[in-house]
Amino acid sequence: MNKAVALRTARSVCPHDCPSACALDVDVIDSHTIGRVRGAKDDPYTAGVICEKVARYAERVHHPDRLTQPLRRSGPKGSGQFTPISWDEALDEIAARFTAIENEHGAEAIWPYYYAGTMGHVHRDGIDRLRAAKGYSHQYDTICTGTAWPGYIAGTGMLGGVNPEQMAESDCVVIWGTNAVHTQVNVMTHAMRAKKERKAKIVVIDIYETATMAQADLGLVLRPGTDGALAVAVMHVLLRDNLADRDYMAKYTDFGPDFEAHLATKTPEWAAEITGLSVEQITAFAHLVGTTPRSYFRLGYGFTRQRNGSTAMHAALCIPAMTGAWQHRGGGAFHSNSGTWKLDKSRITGSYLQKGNPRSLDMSEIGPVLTGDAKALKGGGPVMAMIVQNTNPASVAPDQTLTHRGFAREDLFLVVHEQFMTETAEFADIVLPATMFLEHNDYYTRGGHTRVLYGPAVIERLAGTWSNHEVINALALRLGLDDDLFRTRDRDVVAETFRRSNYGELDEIEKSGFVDRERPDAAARFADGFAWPDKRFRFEPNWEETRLKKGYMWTCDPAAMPRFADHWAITEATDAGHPFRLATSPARAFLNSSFNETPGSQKREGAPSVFIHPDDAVRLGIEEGVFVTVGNRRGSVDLTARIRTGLPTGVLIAEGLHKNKSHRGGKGINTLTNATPAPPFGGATFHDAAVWIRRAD
Ligand SMILES: Nc1nc2c(c(=O)[nH]1)N[C@H]1C(S)=C(S)[C@@H](COP(=O)(O)OP(=O)(O)OC[C@H]3O[C@@H](n4cnc5c(=O)[nH]c(N)nc54)[C@H](O)[C@@H]3O)O[C@H]1N2
Ligand SMILES: Nc1nc2c(c(=O)[nH]1)N[C@H]1C(S)=C(S)[C@@H](COP(=O)(O)OP(=O)(O)OC[C@H]3O[C@@H](n4cnc5c(=O)[nH]c(N)nc54)[C@H](O)[C@@H]3O)O[C@H]1N2
Ligand code: SF4
Ligand SMILES: [Mo]
Repeated sequence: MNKAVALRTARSVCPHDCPSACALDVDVIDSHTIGRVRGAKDDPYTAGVICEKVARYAERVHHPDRLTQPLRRSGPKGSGQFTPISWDEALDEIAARFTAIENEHGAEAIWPYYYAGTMGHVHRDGIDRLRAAKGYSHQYDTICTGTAWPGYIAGTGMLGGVNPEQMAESDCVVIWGTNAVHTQVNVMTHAMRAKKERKAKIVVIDIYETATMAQADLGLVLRPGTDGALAVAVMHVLLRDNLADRDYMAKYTDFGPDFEAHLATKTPEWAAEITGLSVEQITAFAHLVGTTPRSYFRLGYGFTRQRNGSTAMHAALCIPAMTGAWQHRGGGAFHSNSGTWKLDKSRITGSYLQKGNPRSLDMSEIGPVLTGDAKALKGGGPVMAMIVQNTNPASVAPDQTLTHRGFAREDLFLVVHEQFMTETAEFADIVLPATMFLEHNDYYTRGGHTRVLYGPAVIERLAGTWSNHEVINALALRLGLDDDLFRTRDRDVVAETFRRSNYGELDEIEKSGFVDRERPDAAARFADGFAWPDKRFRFEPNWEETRLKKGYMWTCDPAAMPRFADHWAITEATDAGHPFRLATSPARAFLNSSFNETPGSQKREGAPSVFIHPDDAVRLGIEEGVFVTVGNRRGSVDLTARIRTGLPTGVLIAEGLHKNKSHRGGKGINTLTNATPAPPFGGATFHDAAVWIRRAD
């Protein structure tokens, strides 16, 4: 940490893929150097609190391993052997190769690939501008939100909910399937305020005792993939014990006799068998939310990373529709506000330049796509070239064996634009060095709250790095595209996007650093009805209408979907050869694979490890700290055993995405996860794997 006196404090925004999008105060020591990073005190959601990994950001932005020169591969694929080249050489070569591949195989053979390494829209989504103008293959975005969002929309009709600041006014905060202490610490700020000031009860629902659960009054540890069973049993108890708000349901929902009959068999005894919870725990939870009008359901992503994740999200969301919690301040539900920005992003994505109607390839299926799976390729030809920005699929994508086999193809031309030599960059033919958020201009939406924030460059860029926006533009011009969109600067694109979206002028917005998109409280709690034509919340989802809301694609037979909110037993089943269920829950000091390069985070997370229940450990002769191998049909991974109470027998938890090479044997945790799209519309099921475990040889 740099102890020098700060020249000034600059306002910025955390760019990482976290629902909090914290407003930051960054100490600027000189035009090239930052010092401490703090959470902005005057931002009501950030409220002066940020996570420790971003507080230490000087470690990341001034890291000695940052890339500063374009590189050309000089050894075999994946060898990590490169020769420095100039930017002109690199861009010329990419343009020449892309053109040759397009001429030989067609534009769809090129697949630009990105995700949310930065959440700034200009530098994240600008890759789509090149894609559209050239008619390259589309990317179907599923990896993170593919199961969660449809499950929520299926109930309410839109992606939005009650302002999360109102958690502080709640009498019961239900933190469901998110380890907020690790993944979005600001949820805890507001929930704990309710606990302190109003003696609110905190409920946490997870598959092991997390740091978040340690703060709970009621912690429910259930078996992975059984949240739907808990939710319908809670509704059974609410009806049975006259705790359902029948007036609210009659006015605001599709509740009827068929759904009531469906719930009649969903007893706590039935759910106890499935979830591993006791009848008393289920009943106590139902009574708590049934007798607390101001119950706030903060629904996370984690529990939707199961094969039945969309239906689980929908089932959990049904509870406040039955208690009528939506009617009360401090009550209701929230998953994401990403459906509320109303941004015109055409200057970023170049949507109006779209050429042809190319196929859309599922990003979670990158392994099958690159290894020639006909279904994943949508009946088209192979992918022959990629440009990757803002993501590290060699580490984060499911079914790592296939992903690596694909990246190792000698006939795949791979360009990776990165800040560090990630495990994806190591596979590249050309590596391009990228700026960081403190070195470029962008705006950020905050899915976990109500604001859109502006983050200007606060220091000079590290010499040799280019921003995503610049790379996309330079490449487009070399590929013969001459639309003025490819001659823009990042700040101007932000300004124009704000103008087109009726947000106002950037010069003005910059003074406060944000636009508040908070909707009127009544709208956020659907007081005038839910976002379906009949204005009713749906206990009986219409998945086809849900699909149409966002242009999703079916990945299963529509007739297979359960009719009502339900437990859908389709997770990867254990059997004699694979008796354990593995979840790959988030590590506190890493953010996906980001920060696994910073010393502070590496120190905190230590070696890649797996939590196992003491009874299982004794039975299998596994002692604390020994090497174990965890495996399944897709491969096997070496980890260090950590014996823990606080998780069910038969369940294993491996926190975090350590570098693949930090694992003995070099295979990362995603070797064990699967790339088969979840129903109904795709999504990766990172916490859903049946595995075996044994002491390593
Ligand atoms: N420190 C840190 N912060 C992060 C990230 C990170 O990797 N590390 N990732 C970022 C990203 S990209 C995202 S999308 C968000 C995600 O943040 P979250 O919404 O918190 O989702 P997950 O991190 O997937 O998992 C949260 C919890 O779900 C639990 N879980 C798994 N399966 C089940 C289940 O079947 N039922 C229940 N009830 N719980 C289950 C896991 O054990 C885990 O504790 O976090 C962001 N923030
Ligand atoms: N096993 C397991 N796997 C998971 C998950 C899990 O829970 N378990 N979570 C999944 C989820 S929710 C998600 S969202 C994905 C996320 O996966 P990724 O989107 O791949 O997230 P990161 O690993 O953080 O990688 C982002 C990369 O972008 C780079 N980057 C950051 N800013 C910029 C920039 O401005 N320009 C360029 N060119 N690069 C930049 C960073 O250096 C980093 O290497 O991972 C998924 N993978
Ligand atoms: S909590 Fe999330 S948004 Fe806030 S600083 Fe940390 S990673 Fe960034
Ligand atoms: Mo994510």
